[in-house]
Amino acid sequence: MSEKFKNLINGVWKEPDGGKYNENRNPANNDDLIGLFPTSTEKDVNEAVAAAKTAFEKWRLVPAPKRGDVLKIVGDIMLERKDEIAFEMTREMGKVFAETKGDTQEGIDTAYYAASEGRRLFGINTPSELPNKMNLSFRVPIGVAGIISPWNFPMAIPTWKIFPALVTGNTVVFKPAELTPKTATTLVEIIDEAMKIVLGKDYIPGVINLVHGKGRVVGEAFLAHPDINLISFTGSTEVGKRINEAGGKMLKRISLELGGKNAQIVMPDADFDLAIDAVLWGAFGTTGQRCTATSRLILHKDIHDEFVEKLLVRVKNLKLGYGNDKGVDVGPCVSEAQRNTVESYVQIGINEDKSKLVAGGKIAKGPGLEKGWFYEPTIFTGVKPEHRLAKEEIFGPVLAVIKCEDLDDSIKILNNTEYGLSSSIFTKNVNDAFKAVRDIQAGITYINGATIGAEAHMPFGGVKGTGNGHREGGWTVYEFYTEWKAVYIDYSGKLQRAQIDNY
Ligand code: UN1
Repeated sequence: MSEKFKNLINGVWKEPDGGKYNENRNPANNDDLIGLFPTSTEKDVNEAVAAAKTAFEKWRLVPAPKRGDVLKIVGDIMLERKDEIAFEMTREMGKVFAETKGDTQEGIDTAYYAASEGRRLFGINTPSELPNKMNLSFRVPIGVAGIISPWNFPMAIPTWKIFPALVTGNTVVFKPAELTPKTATTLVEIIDEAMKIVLGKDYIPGVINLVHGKGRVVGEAFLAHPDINLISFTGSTEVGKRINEAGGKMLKRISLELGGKNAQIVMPDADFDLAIDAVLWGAFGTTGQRCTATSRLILHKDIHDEFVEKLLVRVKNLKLGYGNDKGVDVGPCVSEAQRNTVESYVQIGINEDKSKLVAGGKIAKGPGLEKGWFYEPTIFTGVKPEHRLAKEEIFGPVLAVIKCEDLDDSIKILNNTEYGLSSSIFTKNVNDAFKAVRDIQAGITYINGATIGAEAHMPFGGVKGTGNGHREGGWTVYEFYTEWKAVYIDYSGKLQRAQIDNY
């Protein structure tokens, strides 16, 4: 019998209402059953939200530095368990061990940042327009945060959302992606453990709640619930729009991180080897399954052919396999459905766009690949900016190469998408680099770096269809999880009427 995992509601690990479970399997080896995870119902959500609402009244009164101490311990435990967490994460979603260690490290960085923010959360004081009066403003928590996270960064992305929510005094109901429930369970276990260590006999059940299950049920229940005040979501544009619409009607505060169609530009003066290292890492690292993945390569016409030739030599050397085995560069797609999407876009590239398939384009076969959702790293050349391969997010190991005339043309092509998350340009020309920084429409721009690899303390998010204007990471995410309270203290002993008595 495989292990049955549970939800955490009000400090108690519980079976789901209705007793239904979902299988979680290793995408590199379908015979490997990781465990059974709850298929929760609306009733489970209601119970979790009620617990979080009650807990909020106590948690908001715990001094922020003490809340930060909890996150400090969370970071320490994650650091101690880093290799074990990474191994299990690779088993659960397929990306290679070095990357799941990186994913865990991003969570650790976020924990320590949140811990220190407990001793900042700076407010702003400004002078009053009246004598003997003081004006202060400071941040206050909002209430219950509903967190909905994706499978591609099973540790980092939940931490980006949950840690700032907690340190600012909100309580949390967390619904992880159905494909990565184990990593989510580990994270919540660690948070609960740290709460117990720091709060001791004053432990507050219900500050963090975990409800596994389907978006259509658990996610929808979040949207409908009047006591969920905030929703933070990373995932598809389609689901993001649904959340914005339904949650917006209820005046929930909503943060959305949606699709990307990120591009790397290479100019003739670039360091070629570096630019090739970057595009291989950006396009095929995480099997192309990052919001920030390089899915378009925009090459200046003067170097196009030479660059493609060199790239094709290098792409053939990428080794596919189980990410916990040594020497593997690229893991499987996360699921059969995801691989089918990749396959369907390859067909679009061949038949509809009529682009030239120059690498990959097939389900990967060979020893050790039989039981996983592997797909060959794939490259198309001759892609035009208006083609579907150049416009739509694929979320897999497929790179579309587009030829450009000059810098202005490259930026125009780069901007020709509904998304605007990450971007990159390789050039040694400082003028071109600064023009690119100014004119590229994206939340993140790299000069001489791959489109992936944002650091946890910098603003993370995109423009246009990538989101709704919020940012995660660093100091910026704290805007989302707090309201401003303005306070006026009049010590004049008289009724002073602003705008009237002084003018
Ligand atoms: C994502 O794919 O949604 O910048 C997150 C990066 C990582 C985070 C990616 N630090 O590539």
